[in-house]
Amino acid sequence: MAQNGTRATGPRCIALVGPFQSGKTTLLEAILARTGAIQRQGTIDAENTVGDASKEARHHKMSVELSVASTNFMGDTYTFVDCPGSVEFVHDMRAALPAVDAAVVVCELDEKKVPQLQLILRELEAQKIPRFLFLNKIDKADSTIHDVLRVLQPASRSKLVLRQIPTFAGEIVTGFVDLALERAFVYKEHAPSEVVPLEGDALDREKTARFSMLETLADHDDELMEQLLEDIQPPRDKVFDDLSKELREGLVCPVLFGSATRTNGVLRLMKALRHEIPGVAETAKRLGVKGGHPVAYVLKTINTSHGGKMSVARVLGGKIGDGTTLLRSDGEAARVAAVFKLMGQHSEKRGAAEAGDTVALGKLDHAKTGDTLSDSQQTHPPLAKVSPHAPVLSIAVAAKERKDDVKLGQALAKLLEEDPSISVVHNAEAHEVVIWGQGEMQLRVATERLADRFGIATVSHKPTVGYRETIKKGIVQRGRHKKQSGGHGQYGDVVLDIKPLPRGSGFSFSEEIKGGVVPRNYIPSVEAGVIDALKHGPLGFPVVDIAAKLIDGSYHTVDSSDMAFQLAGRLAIHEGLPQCQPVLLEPIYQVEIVCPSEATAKMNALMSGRRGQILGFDTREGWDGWDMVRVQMPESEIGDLIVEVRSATAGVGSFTFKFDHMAELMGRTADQIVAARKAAAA
Ligand SMILES: Nc1nc2c(ncn2[C@@H]2O[C@H](COP(=O)(O)OP(=O)(O)OP(=O)(O)O)[C@@H](O)[C@H]2O)c(=O)[nH]1
Ligand SMILES: [Mg+2]
Repeated sequence: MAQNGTRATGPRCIALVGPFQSGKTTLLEAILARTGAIQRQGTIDAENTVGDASKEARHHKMSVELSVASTNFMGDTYTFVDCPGSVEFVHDMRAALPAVDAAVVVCELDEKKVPQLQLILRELEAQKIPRFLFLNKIDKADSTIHDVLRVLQPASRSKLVLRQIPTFAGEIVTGFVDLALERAFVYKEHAPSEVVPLEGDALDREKTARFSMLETLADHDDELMEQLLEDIQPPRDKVFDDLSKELREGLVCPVLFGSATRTNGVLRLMKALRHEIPGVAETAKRLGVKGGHPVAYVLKTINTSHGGKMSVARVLGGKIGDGTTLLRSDGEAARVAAVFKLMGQHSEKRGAAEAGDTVALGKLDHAKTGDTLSDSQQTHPPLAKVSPHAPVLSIAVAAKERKDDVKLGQALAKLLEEDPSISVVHNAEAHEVVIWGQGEMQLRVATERLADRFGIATVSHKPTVGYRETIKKGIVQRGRHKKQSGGHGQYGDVVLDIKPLPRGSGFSFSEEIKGGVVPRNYIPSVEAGVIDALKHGPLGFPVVDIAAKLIDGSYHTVDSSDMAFQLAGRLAIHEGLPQCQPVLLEPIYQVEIVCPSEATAKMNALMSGRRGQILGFDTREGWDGWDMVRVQMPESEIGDLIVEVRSATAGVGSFTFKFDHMAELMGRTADQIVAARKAAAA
């Protein structure tokens, strides 16, 4: 066994990450079972895993938020952060990564999932997180297993190093040879693998594979290179030291394999973690933690169903217990109500947390995911800054019952606190609450939580597109409001010179009243009436890019009033605009799509089907094999664009967008929009 001198000690924190459905939650379950933290290994199908314990995760049979569970292994505590694989929930992973000592990237030998793997490795590379690949589902492996490196290497910037090779009975993988230990094992279902003699064909393959592993390590170790050239067997401890050192420095990414459902390869993984990954001291150094005081990083915020807020935090230095006052980087303070140990959805009070521990801190009202907290002596600058990806999909939600309106706002605030990659926009004009997020599943889960956790039934629909209308020619229009009903009458009379303005000008009002034909004090009333009338033009939309000049009118000494002149102003607009060739304006956005280059041609086709206008193609900066496509497209076509972009790119394509301009829209599409608006108003 490698008892090298550099082994870290103390509690470790490890992220389980990887492409969608690669087996992360099942692997967590296998680890917990193998190390004795749980009695029985649950399965995704039986809906009894520790990781996917929330109602939504169980229901969808996928992780929809990160979950945290700890176990003990050979005298140390290991906390695993099981991250969702879906790109829609990637923020949970990104925000948690700064806190971890290392990541286990659970993956499959599937070429189609390589782009997703690449995205995840990019995050780890950027944040300098040491990482193992765990090639899962080895029970389903076929002969392509020999191509592991050919298939997976393109996803990784650092060199992949095979740490194990499979052994077979016919086509089926029955065990493995550990290339560092030079020992052969056969898998036992739900039991530790058994050591068997390393001989015959397996021994020959082992020699070749071990040599390539050492060659890769020697790229960064001259002494090892010399030993290899001179055909000297390096001591086993030196090999382990090198593996560990190069892993920690991000020079290599070792590859282990196994089967989470059968608990195969789990013990070897645990041993590799135990011996090779850094501990909290090194992680604190990586993050730039300033020593002395207690410091913690908040990797997730949870609002439990019984009402309490918990901040899942990694303690990076010092000790944090009940009653410890913690400051955010901006100086805001709150006291820890209690310290909890987490086991998926289950929490249990525990004693003070020390450097290395990953715990939940109760009732820190001020703390947000991504915060760096320190004790009351002095604030600590933020250790990491992880901004959520810009949202790509939205729905409008409303409480089914009006009495729930206030509750809806409060519940949404809680959901946002848990998942900052969701945002809420209030569209005052359309009276809509619009939830923006990363995809259909995330938004669906959000509405499910509103119902299940907060008891708010909602209805949702597509958000209203910000159409406008304008006019193409001007008119001089009189508006005369006159009523003679019994005693006191009403009288207001105006003449407006109405003209179109250039795109983007908005609205302007002016007057050229001579000889007091409209008294000064009524002119603002005319303007107010005009503004009011422009809220709904002849097509049903707000009118923009229009000028109204008050040029003439008349008044009555007794019957004129503010109200009468407001009505006169409105009347002039209502009667005038239909004769000014009203035209619909639709918002056009500038969209930047990023995708693997193979998919660029598909984007082209996708755009022409969505009235998109391609402005240009570029290679994506810093991303080999990726392109960026710049297009202009109408807001209404962006609605579900992400669904198609993802389906054309094995889930990895994405885009950002920003408003560019309003464009005239005529013809059938415009007619349909106007008709729909009229129908909705009726
Ligand atoms: N054959 C086989 N199936 C596996 C193995 N590990 C997981 N699975 C299956 O793969 C599916 C996904 O497993 P999960 O553990 O939910 O995968 P995950 O990576 O946590 O999924 P997300 O969190 O949603 O990305 C389930 O049906 C598992 O039973 C394995 O080693 N072998
Ligand atoms: Mg999962």
